[in-house]
Amino acid sequence: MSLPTVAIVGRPNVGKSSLLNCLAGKRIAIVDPTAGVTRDRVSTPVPLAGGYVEIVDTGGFGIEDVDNLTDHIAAQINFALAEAASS
Ligand SMILES: Nc1nc2c(ncn2[C@@H]2O[C@H](COP(=O)(O)OP(=O)(O)OP(=O)(O)O)[C@@H](O)[C@H]2O)c(=O)[nH]1
Ligand SMILES: [Mg+2]
Repeated sequence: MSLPTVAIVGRPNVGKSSLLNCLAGKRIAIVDPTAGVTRDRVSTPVPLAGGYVEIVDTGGFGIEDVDNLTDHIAAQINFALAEAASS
């Protein structure tokens, strides 16, 4: 059985990856002052209320990717949202 999933979704460069790392207590996701650094989903289990939840970091919502990955990033965001909604 998969863990309950929480997706971190938001505009580019607002601190989504920083939030994931903070909740995880270690550097899992890349944090950078440049918008558009996260492209793929990154997830990790995080202890919460005596159990675990899977926290998912995603790319920036609405980013125009310089390497033509805009559609890929949007698909990854939608995948994470679907995972969270069905968990
Ligand atoms: N002042 C301030 N800066 C922050 C905070 N959280 C993150 N930052 C900075 O904001 C910048 C972007 O942080 P990220 O965590 O990479 O943001 P992101 O939303 O994952 O960015 P993308 O993946 O590019 O969409 C970095 O320079 C962080 O150090 C915060 O709470 N306060
Ligand atoms: Mg990021």
